[in-house]
Amino acid sequence: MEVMEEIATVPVDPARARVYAEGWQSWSEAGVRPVTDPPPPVSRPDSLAIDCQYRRAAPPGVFEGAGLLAVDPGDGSPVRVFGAPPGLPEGVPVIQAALRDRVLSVTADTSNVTRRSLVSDGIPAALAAWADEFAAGRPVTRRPVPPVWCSWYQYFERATEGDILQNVDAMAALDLPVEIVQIDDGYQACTGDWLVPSGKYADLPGTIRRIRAAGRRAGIWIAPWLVGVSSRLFAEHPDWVVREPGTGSPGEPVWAGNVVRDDCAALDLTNPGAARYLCDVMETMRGWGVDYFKIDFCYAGAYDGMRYSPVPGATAYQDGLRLIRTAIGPDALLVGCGAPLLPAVGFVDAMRIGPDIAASYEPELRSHPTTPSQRNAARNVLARAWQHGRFWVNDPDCLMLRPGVERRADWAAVVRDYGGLRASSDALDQLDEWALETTRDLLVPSPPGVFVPAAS
Ligand code: 9PG
Repeated sequence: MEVMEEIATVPVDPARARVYAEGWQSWSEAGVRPVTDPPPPVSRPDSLAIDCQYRRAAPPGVFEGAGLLAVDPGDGSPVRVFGAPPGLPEGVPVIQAALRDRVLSVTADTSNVTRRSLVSDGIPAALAAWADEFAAGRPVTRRPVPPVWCSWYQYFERATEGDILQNVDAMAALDLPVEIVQIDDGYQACTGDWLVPSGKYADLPGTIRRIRAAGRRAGIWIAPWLVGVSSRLFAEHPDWVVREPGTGSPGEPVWAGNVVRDDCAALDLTNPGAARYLCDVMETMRGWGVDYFKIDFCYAGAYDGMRYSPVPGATAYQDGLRLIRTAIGPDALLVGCGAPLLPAVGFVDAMRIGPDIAASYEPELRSHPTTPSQRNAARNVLARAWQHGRFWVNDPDCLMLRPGVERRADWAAVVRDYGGLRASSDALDQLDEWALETTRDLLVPSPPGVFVPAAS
């Protein structure tokens, strides 16, 4: 990040003005907030590495947008939108806003920021108009995503071949219109060793054959840029990870968080060996019959650091997305997760737009805005609804509707009213009558067209 320079001063009514600051990636906080109530700065080391651009928190009292920030001055004057130019010629600009008396000072780390004054019915409508312009030059596919069943929110990494096949049988018995059965985290021995079995599937290609023989399509989860430090991949190819500059030669691996049960480094896809490895993995899965890929922890592809080719993180990330798309081919569906947003527009069919859903309404860490919970997930689904149909199909995260899930009807309503991608993630034989009916109703292809924000 370069030095911040003031790019605008916006007179505001502090009692009524509101600010939208775009979070860095899928799980990062986003929302419209009163100008007097900026989000508390992130302080946890893992959240800094995972949720924050440049692994750095916004200063206290400051709104920070990753490439996008909008201000409703609250005095009847137009909404002001400050955003990255289409094509992201300088990566994703950091745009900050801080209130000084009755003036909002807007600063950025580049002067190459588009400024728009939009007479609109509130911030979401202005963001929608901005999104149409941003996406215009990008190859957004806008094809619907069919209904999905995902193993994560019932079985987590303990999912077995038996669990998957039991649900494949249940969807037939219960007449649930699932088109894609998506195997999540847990099939692999270690993060990065995607083709080394964990032992939970006697035969992963065989499981995929069984899914397809039952008349469904097969999907898989993968974290293409993560390399567990305990993996065989890291032991054999320590030169394939992004390194910290200025920490000796070679520098320490950039830490991508303690995630997926390991400390993780970031795969350097500018290294031709690493690129070949990942393409082999994805082409192999494609050969098994997988045609839906949920690519996760994608923030690890966008770190600045020492790479085989000395390119900025945002460039490496976009080149990596292009590589992945080429490996899986144009017909496979690609869903981003944990992914920096603006650079991914035009590369993915669908995008997770919030933190993970959970059985509890409140997050375990009460004040932490990105930990799994219905409160955090729903906040982002509402805040980013304008992206649906403009950037991609929004993925609000899965339905969890089984008995015992707090406020399950509220979550079903959020998914019904705002979401795009429809996925279920319950053990289907545990659904009571309400959950079964609601799941059946909601499992439809994602709606075509754009989400039109209501006037506010
Ligand atoms: C699989 C899961 C599911 C889920 C994803 C993602 O910060 N963390 O440690 C962290 C762990 C898991 C996580 C997000 C953050 O969830 O969103 O749907 O696929 O990975 O591991």
